[in-house]
Amino acid sequence: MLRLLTAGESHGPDLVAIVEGLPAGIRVEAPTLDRDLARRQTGYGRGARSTRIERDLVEVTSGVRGGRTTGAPVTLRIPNRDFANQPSNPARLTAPRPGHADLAGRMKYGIDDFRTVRERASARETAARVAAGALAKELLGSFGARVGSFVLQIADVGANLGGGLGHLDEGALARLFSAAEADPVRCPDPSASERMRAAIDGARSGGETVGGVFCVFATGVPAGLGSYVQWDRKLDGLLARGVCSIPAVKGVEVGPAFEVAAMPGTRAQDSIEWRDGRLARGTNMAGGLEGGVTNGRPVVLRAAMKPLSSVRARVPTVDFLTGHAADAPYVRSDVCAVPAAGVVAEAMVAWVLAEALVDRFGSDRLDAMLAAWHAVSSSDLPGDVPPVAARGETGQ
Ligand code: EPS
Repeated sequence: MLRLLTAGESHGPDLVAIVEGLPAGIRVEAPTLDRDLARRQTGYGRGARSTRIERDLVEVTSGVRGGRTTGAPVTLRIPNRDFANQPSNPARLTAPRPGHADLAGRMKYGIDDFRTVRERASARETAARVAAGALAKELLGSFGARVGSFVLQIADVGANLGGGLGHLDEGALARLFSAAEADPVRCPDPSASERMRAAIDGARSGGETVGGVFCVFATGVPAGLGSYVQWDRKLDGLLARGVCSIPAVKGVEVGPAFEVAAMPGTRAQDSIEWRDGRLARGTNMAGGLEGGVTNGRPVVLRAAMKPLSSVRARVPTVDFLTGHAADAPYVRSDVCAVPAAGVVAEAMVAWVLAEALVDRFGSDRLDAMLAAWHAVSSSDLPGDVPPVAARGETGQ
């Protein structure tokens, strides 16, 4: 069983992730993890904290020797540079900000200084998840799986991909990903990217924030991860949970689900075909999952992020000290974090897929996992189905 815990506060000394259950033998190099941490920090629309104060670098303090996991829990530590700038006794915050966890934290934990709530509820915590997700990506990479993301929409500006999500194969997804990696807003459509940046600039000057939509995907995922036999083993549900747990993400879609909802049933399915002696599928409307199980096609999800709740413009609230109306307190914030959220979603998707891999193929050692995978992949991967059985000539 693979487990992940994160700890740490936004302005505390550090963020920590403890990862347990990774097989021994996975290559771990801090610069690989740091690369994803840097990707999470960038993206047009980020604020001063991300771009000028922090420079996230991970320290791997347990569970790795000689550049490989040992099977022991891995501890990942990311220092917060802003810790050094904090006053020793900061003033209490008594007015909750709408949209944040502030009020919920008071109602749940009885905390009356909203600063205490926001310290842990802050999206800063996602740095720890990204470091852990980079470990999960290493495990997936051993199985030939790759995870990526790109931005589809910022505010009301949408990207033109030249076709719907259900028509993107491995090659198209890889091309969109590499175009996004070179773009300031992580959008593969250059003309939309320009308009998205203008929308972010407009929001910044108006004291506003903007949300958007991103796509997160995984290619080369072994078929047969997840299960249809019990509700809590269905991988689409687990992936949606992982992505929806990202701060400000309010909607997750598997494949082009909301488009498919309007289609006739015959067009909504991905045909199963016998092509050149191999099993093949038509479209990918299912987003790589049928019955909550990976089917060998790319796993594709789309997620909606609300505009960030810290806005410079006036937002009404109540001061709990006085009981009077007040403006929500504001210090600084990102104007847009959609590109960063895509990177965090990669970590969550990688994590959930790694959990499913370990669940299916064991977790003590990587070589044994790979051997277990090769043992089944001759009979259950699309394209590798023994032709006789697949043509139904065995009488089974
Ligand atoms: C965040 C508020 C801001 C963001 C932060 C998330 O931090 P601060 O309150 O220090 O200005 O910059 O995000 C990060 C620092 C990060 O690394 O993601 C919040 O309230 O969620």
